[in-house]
Amino acid sequence: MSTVRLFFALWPSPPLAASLAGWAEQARLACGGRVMRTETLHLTLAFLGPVDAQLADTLACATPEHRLTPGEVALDHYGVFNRQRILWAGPGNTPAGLQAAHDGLWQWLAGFGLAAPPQPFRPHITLLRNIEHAQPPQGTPAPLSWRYDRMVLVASESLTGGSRYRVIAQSRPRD
Ligand code: 2AM
Repeated sequence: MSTVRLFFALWPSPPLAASLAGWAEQARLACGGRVMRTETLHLTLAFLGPVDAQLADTLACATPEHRLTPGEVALDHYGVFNRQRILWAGPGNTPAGLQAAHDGLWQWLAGFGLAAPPQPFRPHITLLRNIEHAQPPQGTPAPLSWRYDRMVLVASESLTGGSRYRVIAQSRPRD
């Protein structure tokens, strides 16, 4: 049985992604590393990893029925994951609405036999990979406000030099 590598994410609008690309360029001056392509920037809500192609189809069909409560998150923080050599942007504190979106999504996914990872949710947008200096830059650009109202289901293919992402479904906002 073939598998598909899936994740659910919030996808920024093109102007927000362009602002985040500015954050990435600024951080690269301090950290080095490789800048993520602007059109691939996202905030993962749930990483599923490889799932059976049949389950992937089921999830893609069901995703429009999963209602996300719209919310807002302030991107005001640079962070580093040392082990993965990642520099990211995200909220300094996870807003309750975003945490609820994550928790509600995993509750819904439990109905498909999928279990949440044991680690706490650390909302982040990866901006740089393979960083050379583990200290995030001092100070951040002006905070960005992200109003989200839907999430997307994404299939990820590993290619030499990076990943290709394909949006296969999107949720509808809760009325
Ligand atoms: P990252 O940017 O921190 O690497 C597609 O790979 C998305 O899924 C990315 O946002 C990536 O996070 C995330 N991801 C990949 N592997 C993961 C894992 N094992 N646990 C949680 N998220 C993961």
